Amino acid sequence: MHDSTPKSPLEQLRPVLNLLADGEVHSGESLGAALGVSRAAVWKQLQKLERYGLALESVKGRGYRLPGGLNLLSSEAITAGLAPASRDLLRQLILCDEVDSTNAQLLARLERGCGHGVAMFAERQTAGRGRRGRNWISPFGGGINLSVGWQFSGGVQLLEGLSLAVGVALARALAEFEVPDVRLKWPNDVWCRGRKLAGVLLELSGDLTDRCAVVVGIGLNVGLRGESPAAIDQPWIDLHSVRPGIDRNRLAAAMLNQLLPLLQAYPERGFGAYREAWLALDQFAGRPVRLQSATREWCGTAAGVDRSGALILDMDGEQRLFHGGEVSLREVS
Ligand code: BT5
Repeated sequence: MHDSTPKSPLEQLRPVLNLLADGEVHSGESLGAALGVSRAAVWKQLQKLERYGLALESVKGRGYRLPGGLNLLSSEAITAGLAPASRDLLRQLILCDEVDSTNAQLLARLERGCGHGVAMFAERQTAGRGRRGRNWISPFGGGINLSVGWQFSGGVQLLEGLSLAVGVALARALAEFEVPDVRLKWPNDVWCRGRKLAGVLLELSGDLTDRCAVVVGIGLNVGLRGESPAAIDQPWIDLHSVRPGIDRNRLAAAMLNQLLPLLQAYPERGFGAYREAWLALDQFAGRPVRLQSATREWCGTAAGVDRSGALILDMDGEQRLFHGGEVSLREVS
């Protein structure tokens, strides 16, 4: 269902986007007729699309087309792809054209006590966030921006290693579409061919010693276009360049089919159930790396993760553990 809260100027463009999504040529006249507006009004709307990185091609004498079309998210199509177990676990599916951040939206819902089992997707985020104040670039229709809210009791220590387990879940969803060369980078990235394909951001709310809630936020690049990807300050990749043609709705459903059962069982199963799978996908296993905190850095060899998901760094035979959140990992070239 479409939620009524987050309204944006982009939503006013939805009807014209729906028409152009097929990637075919549409004349200004036919667009005007279908939308019930004048050709001049159509022209204005088309100009506005450019602001969202949706560059139109004008085909002389025939009209306009959106090269490549758009594979827009649809709640019907996502729901149709859900396994029965996921349908039971999913309380609400929310699709937005544009929000600040799906994580921010879901945290606010959890604080009002109504975010459990809610999955929110956004076609575009204006303030998509990563860890420690970093940005997540999410241009319209370019990827999957998903947050899932989950409440649980027993304290936050039950969620140890969760961001790594979510990485395994994403790798499993991508394997259904035969995406090649998927690897995991501690603590929260999915990489492909040595570049960042997806990131995971967990945010917590509530009483961290008892009843609390987590928002699992995932940003995954499907096909980034427009100018905004130029703002990504590290090597990135999208599915389009490694496995074109993946249907975003099927992928979104596959992600939920992995994530919802994971969240339900995680307090009992813990990271132990995912560790072997994580190690098998470790991008940096046995490689020289540098770990950086705000004030220090450590160099050594990445030696996998322990049962809690802490990174093991081998520094000349001395093993040291690092927990997520405090440090960033870089390869030493
Ligand atoms: C992450 O943080 O990788 C977590 C990203 C989580 C984004 C999702 S989208 C849905 C939900 N709602 C939100 O507001 N957030 C979540 P971190 O490890 O801090 O990485 C951030 C860094 O990744 C940035 O500083 C850039 O270098 C890079 N980056 C930004 N956008 C990117 C993109 N689209 N693709 C690849 N790398 C990107």
